[in-house]
Amino acid sequence: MITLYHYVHCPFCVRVRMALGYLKVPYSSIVVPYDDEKTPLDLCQKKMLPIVKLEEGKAQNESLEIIEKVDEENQLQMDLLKNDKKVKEVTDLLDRFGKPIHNLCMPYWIWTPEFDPSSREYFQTKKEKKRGPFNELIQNKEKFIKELGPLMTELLSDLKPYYKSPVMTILDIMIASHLWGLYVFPEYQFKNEIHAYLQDIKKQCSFDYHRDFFSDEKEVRF
Ligand SMILES: N[C@@H](CCC(=O)N[C@@H](CS)C(=O)NCC(=O)O)C(=O)O
Repeated sequence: MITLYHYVHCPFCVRVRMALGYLKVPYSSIVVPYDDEKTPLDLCQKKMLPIVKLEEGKAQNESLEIIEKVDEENQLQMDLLKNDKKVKEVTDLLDRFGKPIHNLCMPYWIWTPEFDPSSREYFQTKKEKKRGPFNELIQNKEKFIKELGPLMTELLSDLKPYYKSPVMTILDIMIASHLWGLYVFPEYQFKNEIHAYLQDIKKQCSFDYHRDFFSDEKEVRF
């Protein structure tokens, strides 16, 4: 069985969890404390997750490369990622979503059970260098919520019912995993259609965001 080292809040880690669920690839789950630098450095010489340790013992990072490796039958249409125009379009959309989502959610993610006082302080110190004090981010929440409005409208117009496609692909997993963290922000209300889209992806991926917080079972099977 493969082992997934991940952070629960991280959209790139959620991306891999969703894909493993969709592909029904069982995995052993290790949630790494955010201030644990040694584990990712020992595995991949970089403090970055997700990392998968494959059955033959080799460690691999980069969410899309991990998914490409496990999606042997191309069930998620990974070949879409060979189209530079498509990749740019989706990456650009995720970047535009990422800024307001992360500004709204980071101050809340640190109070979920994934974090202890030491990993919370590490995360907050690191992220505040780029984004400014978390309490100011929350004071400006209306601004970030407003920024999400046109992005949600744009996404909605591209759902056919999946992202520019009648069938679900890796692009939907990339989008849904980026948006998922917003469920942790207490005052955000998704448009009904976007909520329904995210719940559909969740179902198809047998995804359970909080599973690792509350389950003693460290092997995830589908
Ligand atoms: N390109 C990478 C990005 C992964 C990434 O940015 N991971 C972040 C968490 S969201 C990370 O590990 N950050 C560690 C740190 O900043 O200390 C992928 O797709 O896997």
